[in-house]
Amino acid sequence: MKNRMSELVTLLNRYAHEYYTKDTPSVSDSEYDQLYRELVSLEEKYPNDILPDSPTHRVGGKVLDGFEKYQHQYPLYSLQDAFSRAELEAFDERVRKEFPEAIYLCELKIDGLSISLSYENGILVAGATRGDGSIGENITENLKRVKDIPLTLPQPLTMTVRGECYMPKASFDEVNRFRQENGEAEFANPRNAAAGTLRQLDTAVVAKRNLSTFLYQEASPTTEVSQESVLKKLSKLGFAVNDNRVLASSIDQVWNFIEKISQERNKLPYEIDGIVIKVNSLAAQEELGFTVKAPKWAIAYKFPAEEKEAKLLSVDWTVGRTGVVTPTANLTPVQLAGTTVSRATLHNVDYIKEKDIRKDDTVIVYKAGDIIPAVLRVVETKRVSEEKLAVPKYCPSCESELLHFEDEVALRCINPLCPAQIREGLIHFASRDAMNITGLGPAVVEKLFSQGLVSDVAGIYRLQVEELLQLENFKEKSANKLYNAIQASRENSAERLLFGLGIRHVGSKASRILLEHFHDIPTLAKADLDTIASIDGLGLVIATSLHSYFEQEGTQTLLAELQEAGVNLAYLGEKVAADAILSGKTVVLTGKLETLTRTQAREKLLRLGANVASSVSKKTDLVIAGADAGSKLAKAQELGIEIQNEEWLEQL
Ligand code: 0OX
Repeated sequence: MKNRMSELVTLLNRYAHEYYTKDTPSVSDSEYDQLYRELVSLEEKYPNDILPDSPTHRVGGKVLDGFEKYQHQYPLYSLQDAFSRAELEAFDERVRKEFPEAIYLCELKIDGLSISLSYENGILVAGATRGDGSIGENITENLKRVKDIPLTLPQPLTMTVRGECYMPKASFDEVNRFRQENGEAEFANPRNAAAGTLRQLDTAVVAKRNLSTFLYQEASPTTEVSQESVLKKLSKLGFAVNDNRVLASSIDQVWNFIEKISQERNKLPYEIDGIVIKVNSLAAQEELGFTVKAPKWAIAYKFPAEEKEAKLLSVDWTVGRTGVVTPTANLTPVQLAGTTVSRATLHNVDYIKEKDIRKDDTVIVYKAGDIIPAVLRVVETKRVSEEKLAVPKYCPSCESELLHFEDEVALRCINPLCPAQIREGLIHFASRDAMNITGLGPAVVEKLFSQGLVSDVAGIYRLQVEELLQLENFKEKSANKLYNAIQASRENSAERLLFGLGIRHVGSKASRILLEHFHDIPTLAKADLDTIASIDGLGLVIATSLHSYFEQEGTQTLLAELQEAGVNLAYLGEKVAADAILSGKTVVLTGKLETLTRTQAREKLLRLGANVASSVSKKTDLVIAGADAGSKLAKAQELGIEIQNEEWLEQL
């Protein structure tokens, strides 16, 4: 029976692929149904022999408790955005500096959710969302119900692939029609509908909703030589791959494709929000490398956003955690990209002046990056008053005089005791990407702060349950819950704390890189400027900002108070032993590597305790040089720095 079951699984998977991915079915629906039913009855009789790639996994319900976290083996990067031809030309110039003959592959930018699929010996073993790029959610059961995702590959490959999961326009209309008929809230757009579906705990709902995918990347090491050949390989393996793509050898050609697709965009059966332009050669991609967030070898051209007219009713000025005072426009409500917008950012005081926005003006609003509503410009013909908008002279929170520095576009409150800044700093500290203290959101922070129970981040850890009970709407249960969440956050790995401190320019990725290198905050606090600046992915701006933060008088006291309160100041990620072979050594990688990818080599060096830097200086202890190493190798030779090759690194 095992043989027949395996035969049926192979046949049914092939038919499903022909039907869902290639759109060329070779059997009728009833023939498929008959074979399917035969398989179901055999699986009922022999449940121990159910194959992992059986199509029966795609249907039927399992109700999940929630989703587990999924640690990505290979990080998912975001894309740099371009909104104009000039930005594409700047990108092209950066690429051509290193690769004058570069060829680009232009792909459609599908407006869905990034997904990662892992196969072991040809069998789908895990599917996950992007999350923060390093940790996502394990949504394997849901992705198994997306019909164009192969449960099994034609070869026993172990690989991780990436792509976009989306809801076709027709399915979206159908889902919303059904929801409307049943009095349920409609989804704003196909992207939200796809996101809502993938986060469904009832897998039967996913099976019903008709999600589709386009795969575009092999994240695990590949022997392919170009993005184009990766796509061909993915297609051969049975993945849905978008055929609407072109190779381009200049920005002129890229632009032609953009113009062509802009015209045809509405006729596509799925939504796209731009075009992704990638350097085609994988060797060139490897050499170009990554910034902290995104590959330097790709850029996403975003189509211009939808625009609407609205009337300016008033302007609110709010103080952020760094003291910058930001204007927000209150508007007559308008529908934009699926949501009602009644507030939009005016960015800063210089923007208001530059766009000459006046009282009661009619303005054009749009969603910047399709998310944040912003005022784009004034409709001058509809102006009703010449009166300029009032710009505050004093901080709306602490009433100290606001400054407008020459080199800045923003108004700033520089009072370190400004209540709004402290409050915003506390909100940031407790937020998800920082200390992640559930229950300590803006409203609770506001209460704690205004009642004088907390005045700095260390104060959060001195809070007692009795104090929390004094807060409006806080009962024993909610007070205990918040108290426990605060205590639990003391155990966080220190990159969360570092990010939570809200140091200018130090985001969550930079915080992680810093702690991977320095292992704890006190060591980082002592590091010199050049060492920090030379770390791959950081730079002088971050280094200078950190340096001045640690030099401030209050910083040492604050760190001591946090330590006193039992807050962990050490990095808990992959620990590097203090006696690791390259501990404390600054190493630079250069040239083409043969067996390891750049990332693998970098990770290995980090595991061995090294600081990996991008440029050679007197501080460099070691250079690992691959083939065709150029100026960095020459400089290392000149400075008499130890030079080793890839084989040496592999043997360590
Ligand atoms: C898309 C899309 C997104 C992924 C990481 C580096 C390049 N939404 O269709 N991302 C990428 O590639 C990125 N390609 C795409 N086609």
